[in-house]
Amino acid sequence: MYHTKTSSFPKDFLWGASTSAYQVEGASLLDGKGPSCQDVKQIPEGTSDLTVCVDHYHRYKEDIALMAEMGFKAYRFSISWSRILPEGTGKVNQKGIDFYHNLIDTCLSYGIEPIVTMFHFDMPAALDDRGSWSNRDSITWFSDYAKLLFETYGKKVKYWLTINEQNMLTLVGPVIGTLRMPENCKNILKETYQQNHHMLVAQAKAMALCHEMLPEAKIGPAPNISLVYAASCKPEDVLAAQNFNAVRNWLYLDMAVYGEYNHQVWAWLKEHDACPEVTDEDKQILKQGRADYIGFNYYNTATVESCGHIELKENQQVDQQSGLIEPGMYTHYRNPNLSKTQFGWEIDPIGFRATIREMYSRYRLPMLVTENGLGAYDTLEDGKVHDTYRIQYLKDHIEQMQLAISDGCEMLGYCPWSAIDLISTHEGIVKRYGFIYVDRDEFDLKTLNRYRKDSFFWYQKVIKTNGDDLTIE
Ligand code: BGP
Repeated sequence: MYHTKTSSFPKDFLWGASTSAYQVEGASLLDGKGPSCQDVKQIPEGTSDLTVCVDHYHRYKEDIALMAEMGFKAYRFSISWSRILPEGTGKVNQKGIDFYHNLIDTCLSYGIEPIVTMFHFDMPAALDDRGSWSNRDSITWFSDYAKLLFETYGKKVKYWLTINEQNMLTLVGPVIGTLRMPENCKNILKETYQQNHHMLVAQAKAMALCHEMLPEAKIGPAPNISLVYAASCKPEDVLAAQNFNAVRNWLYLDMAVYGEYNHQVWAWLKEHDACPEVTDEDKQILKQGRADYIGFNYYNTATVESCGHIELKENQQVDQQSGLIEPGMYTHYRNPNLSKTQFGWEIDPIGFRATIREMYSRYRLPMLVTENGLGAYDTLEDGKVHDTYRIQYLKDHIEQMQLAISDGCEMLGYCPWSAIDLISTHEGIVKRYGFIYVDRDEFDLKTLNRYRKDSFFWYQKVIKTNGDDLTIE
């Protein structure tokens, strides 16, 4: 659809950016924080550990002041479960509670809306030892944690997000450093989707609880949603794209919005004797948990073609955005129409518009972009970082988001990844995403001083003009 006139961004559009606790905070075992699965995982070779990160824990005031200087209307960050409940359940760590009060208060003092992710890839290690999401008790652990968050921060926080990228935890858990398989597990697919089921029920419980305890607040999921294209117009490829769309995207949103399993995914699991056990109580809880909005991370689209019952190669290279294969369902396909980042992720701004349109057609809920951005090698020279490539990426995506708004889609805000440089999920500090550069290397912490990148000033202008001026100087 071509528009002769595009709609403006809504007046109260939430321009901001995102981080997550285990990637930005550091202080990983300080002031009573218990270890999370991220602190005890095997760190990918050649990359930094997570003990200091960019030391947001000690420098959050300076960081939020810089966000305010950019004009942020919102800051999406996550709460570290094991910082406030070191064992995951039971005894509360007051210093952890205070830290997030201070962080939230600092945001509010600048008129920045805190958007809180309750769980971003960092299961308390103590709960990992009790089986993590494979243990049905995880539903209660999570809802008790949610209750504590609502009681503690409910007066100050209006926007809540449940579980970051639950779909990626399920599809590529080992890459992220999560998802525990019990020893001698015979049916890995069934076990994986049982864990996924526990997360879904836990999420629904948290949503229902939020509505009950904080009627004014809004809560939503935060999956990684990428529209899946068919590699060709061969009908078999179209079916493959539908398969992957269902497994990757709609399973999670059908559940968050309608409280129901996606029928295609259910049929596929049944075929593999892998349906999770669902109790009557689960069904009721799932129906009670309703999202008020859809938070979603978008990096690029995926493209697949059909595939028969092929053998999987060992050590197949996969991550959140690339490489997934499911015999009999779909296999990934390199889209020749798209360029790639320095780290091999495809770039598809038009796919962003297509993804938003598709989601709105299916769910009719307002949407908040909780991540989107370019990971690149940045260079600091004379206190400056000329990251025109990042500005271009963000500009292209914002333009497409505006076109999606012009198509009639309802958008609440845009929080790209990331507000400030932080440690990548599995590629260290060198894969930088921030508007703010942090002076440190992979293993040398250097000064940890902050520098405004060129994208900082560009985004400042974008926010000031409410998205009207996206020009690159
Ligand atoms: C998402 C995660 C983030 C972040 C981002 C970039 O999947 O929610 O935590 O890490 O991807 O990924 P990476 O760090 O692998 O480049």
